[in-house]
Amino acid sequence: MHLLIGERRLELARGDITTERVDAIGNAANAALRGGGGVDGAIHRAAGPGLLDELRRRYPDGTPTGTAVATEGHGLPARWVLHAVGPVWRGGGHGEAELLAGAYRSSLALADELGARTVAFPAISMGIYGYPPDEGARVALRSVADHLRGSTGVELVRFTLFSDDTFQVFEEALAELA
Ligand code: AR6
Repeated sequence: MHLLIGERRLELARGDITTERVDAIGNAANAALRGGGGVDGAIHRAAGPGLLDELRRRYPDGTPTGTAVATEGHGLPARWVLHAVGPVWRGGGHGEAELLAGAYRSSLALADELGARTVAFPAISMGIYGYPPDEGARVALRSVADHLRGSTGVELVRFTLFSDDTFQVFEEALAELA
């Protein structure tokens, strides 16, 4: 399933983001940027120890929630990793939507700085951080669609979704957006 925005494409896929052959993959990181569970753990395992070394060296203080930093892809097929920090869901009244949108926006701003044309994202905050799936998918898709409507070198954004349930929720949200 996909949405065309001019010449640019926003698409949904099921799969494991660590195998994506795109210029940059997003990571659902934490503010300390020291690895963790979920997709973050999978990305660190697939990239190898050089990823953590680079994060420690370049970002010793981590990065705030709602922002992102970039590293090389190390052992991954992707050239870069955009480490985005989404919010922990605390009921919705703590700026969660704006922080989640910020995680995607910052990642795509970095993609533009790096010259990445193809980007794949996981469903940031929608695992361990507990963001409700339908609201999370809507925020994610809207943030990316807004970026693709603006002035950007990014030509393709793919949401690479690990579970059937998450994929279905994104499908419904994309149908609403289209
Ligand atoms: N490829 C694509 N998506 C995946 C993969 C994968 N290989 N593995 C899991 N997912 P989560 P969060 C999905 O928990 O909620 C870490 O400890 C997963 O099914 O990885 O932002 C960090 O260090 C879910 O839909 O990220 C932070 O401390 C989505 O990725 C914290 O977890 C996000 O789930 C971040 O929590």
